[in-house]
Amino acid sequence: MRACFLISRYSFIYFFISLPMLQINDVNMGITMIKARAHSNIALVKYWGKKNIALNTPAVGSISLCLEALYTETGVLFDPLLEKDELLLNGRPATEKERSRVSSFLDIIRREAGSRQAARVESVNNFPTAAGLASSASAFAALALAASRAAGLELSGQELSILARMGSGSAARSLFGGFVEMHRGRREDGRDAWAEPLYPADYWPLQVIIAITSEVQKKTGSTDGMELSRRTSPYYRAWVDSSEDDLAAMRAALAEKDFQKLAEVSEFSCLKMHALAMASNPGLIYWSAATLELLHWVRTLREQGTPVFFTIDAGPQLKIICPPSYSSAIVDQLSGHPAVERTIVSALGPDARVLGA
Ligand code: 2P0
Repeated sequence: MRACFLISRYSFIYFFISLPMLQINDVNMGITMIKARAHSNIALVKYWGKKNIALNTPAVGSISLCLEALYTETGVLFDPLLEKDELLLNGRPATEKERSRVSSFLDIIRREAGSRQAARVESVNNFPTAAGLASSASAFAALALAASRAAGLELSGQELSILARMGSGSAARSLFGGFVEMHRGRREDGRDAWAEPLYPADYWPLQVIIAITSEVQKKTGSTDGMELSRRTSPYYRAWVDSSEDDLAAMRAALAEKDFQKLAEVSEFSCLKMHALAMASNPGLIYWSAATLELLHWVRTLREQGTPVFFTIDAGPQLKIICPPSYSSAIVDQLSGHPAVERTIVSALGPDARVLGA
């Protein structure tokens, strides 16, 4: 079957793609709210930089862990009586900026389903958005799944991942549980920039401890930060050129379940991403003094023999990874640490799924 697929977040550009699993089924539209749950993720090999802004294709591949404890549940109902899309976020009407981002994303699905119906979207995070924890990953993955189903589309995991990517790059990874790899792809049209599961959550049970150091919103979001780095950081080319080596090293660490290697590659990718961001002009400094203090604290713990490492995203929180048997002792120590406001502990999570299906 040949179907029309809108590939831009901002402009109406179409391409023809063969989607054998796609079915258009208008009977689903306007009857029941379809709900989906997708979990958040953190990258061990980081995504920073876009190849094509309109298609939202990443300049580098990435490898992530799915977080069981953090998820978004989103319900979508296409309603012929609605004049425009409505969005409730955590029980409150969304801002016009948020509504319009979701509306542009729904346009992709409407185009695919051959529909013009507006939708009611209700999205709830089970974690505090103000903590600066990435919510766009789980939000756009849940929205891609719920909205495509509500529109009567049956997309494969790969097709859903491409769709979610157009909402947010990290969302492409949140369709899958366990350990996930996002491919940067080679094609100009972005049709090979999708994520796939590497190993399920039970392959290597690890725990993630999120040390919240500050709940202040960051000044520069990832989307703008990435573009600033691409345009101004003298390290950008080296970052892109060295990314395949990091991905290969991470795949090897996972295949061998080599914790020391996992720690080294993850910290290397994290620090390299932050060096790239700091060398942008003006420099992007996502860390606080507490972030730096905790980073040294984790390294000291590892030097003393605890299998543990850190990673940091575009904000001041430290994500600490360890085997489950070490988790409660680390949390106990962190709880008394003056740099830590509170902690969230998570095991590795499952695939995104439609609820009640
Ligand atoms: C990551 N981050 O790999 C990296 C590390 C933040 C730091 O993916 O512009 O919100 O929507 O594609 O997905 C955050 O970037 O950016 C992110 P867009 P997104 O997890």
